[in-house]
Amino acid sequence: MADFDTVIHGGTIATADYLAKGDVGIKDGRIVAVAEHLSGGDQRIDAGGRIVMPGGIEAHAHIAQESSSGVMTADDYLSGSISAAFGGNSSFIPFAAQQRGQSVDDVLATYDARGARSVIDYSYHLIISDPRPEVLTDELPRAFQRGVTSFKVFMTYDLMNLGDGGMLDILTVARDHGAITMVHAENNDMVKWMNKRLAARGLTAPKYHAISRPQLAEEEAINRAIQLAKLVDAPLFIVHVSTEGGAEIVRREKFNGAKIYAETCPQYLALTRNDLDRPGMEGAKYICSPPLRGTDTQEALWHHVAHGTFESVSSDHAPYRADETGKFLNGFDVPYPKIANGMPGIAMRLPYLFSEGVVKGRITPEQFVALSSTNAAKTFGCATKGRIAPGMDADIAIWNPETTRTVRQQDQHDNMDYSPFEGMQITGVPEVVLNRGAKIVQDGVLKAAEGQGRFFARQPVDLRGKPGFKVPEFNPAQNFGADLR
Ligand code: DUC
Ligand code: ZN
Ligand code: ZN
Repeated sequence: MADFDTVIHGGTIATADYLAKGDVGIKDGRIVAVAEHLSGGDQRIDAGGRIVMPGGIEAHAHIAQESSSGVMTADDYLSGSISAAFGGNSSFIPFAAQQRGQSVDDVLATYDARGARSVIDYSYHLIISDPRPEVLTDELPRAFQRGVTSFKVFMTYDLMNLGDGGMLDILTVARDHGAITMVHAENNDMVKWMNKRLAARGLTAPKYHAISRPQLAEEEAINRAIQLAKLVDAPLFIVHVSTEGGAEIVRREKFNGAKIYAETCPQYLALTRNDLDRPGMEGAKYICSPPLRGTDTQEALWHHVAHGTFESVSSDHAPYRADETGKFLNGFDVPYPKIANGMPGIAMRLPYLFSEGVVKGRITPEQFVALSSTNAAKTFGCATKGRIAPGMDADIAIWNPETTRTVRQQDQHDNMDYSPFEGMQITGVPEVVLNRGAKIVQDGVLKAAEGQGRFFARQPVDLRGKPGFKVPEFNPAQNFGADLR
């Protein structure tokens, strides 16, 4: 029997900590050896001139998900996972969204059926919109038990927003079970108030979407969410940070010891609010929340990407076609609040970050690995993923760092009819992608079969190295002896 099923040889191995020339040996879907030279192997993959790194873990994607207003994403687990694989990902963690009145068990059963089509490994973050008492006491703990150890909540949207008290309740449940709360942080009343003023003046074109969701609305909500998490000493992950002010609050609180994690997304680095002002209803394609900002914000967010404020750069892939099934479900000439919110990007997240980050010298290859895979694995408890080391799943992407291409919608593998990255010149291509040792993409060809991906259970969040934030009122010695945990 051969020592290895596969040896990837002669490449530059990139991890979050180092770069080294060497070989990777794979057996039964796992990495079993990493060494300067490995001989043998039933199959040898020549990685000369290539970078061998952990397959991406896409930690923010909306796949086969109905929005709270009932619009279904264009991608299901088949097309979404194929698109992710071509973008250098070996696994992903899309959202499993609870509708009001629905039990968490029912949500997970629904998404188990949808997820079964995936070509890459998958898990879910829940979205909780209806935290009834039984959800908090029984259903969420059951979900954590089966390895769904994260969920997202909203501070905006009337149908989703939990309010501050609701946030405190659910943060506490997460803390007590080693789960992590993710939050979409925008001040709901600020946005509603802006919407009213804009509507009263007839300012309803797509470009006003950006005006309706001010930077202050995000900054205020990020700050509030963090103070709520600090009150109960719970971990909190801020999704899609789109403002310099928001990133600075995250940075300050994180480095003061609060259990704060965060991400930004390529669209906030690559695009601006001017894209919402394209002719006709073209701007609708660029409606996402929080909205695109200005070029000054792009520079500031790059600075934070390069200096450790963010654990991850995630796509927030929220694919709604520019037709009556998606963006224009409510009609073609409607005010911006009636246009579906989100844009595709699961295939472009890593190529964009590599090209604009590594190739342009803004981040190192090691940072690229951390931001694309290793940190997501640590933050979200993916114990066997995100690293090239013996014992880990052989989830590997082999990148050609020199190939340059122009992004075109017709080359994408999703179910979309546009790409926000259309026309951009991108250097660096994931030529071969493996998931548990099996090639899923090779030189532009899909090698995986429908349903080949497996659900993976995740561990409780690892808070080692996070001192936390004990407020005096929760210290029995300072609050007349009461134990308020
Ligand atoms: N939030 C997301 O994370 N994605 C799409 C829309 C939204 O509000
Ligand atoms: Zn969101
Ligand atoms: Zn999202």
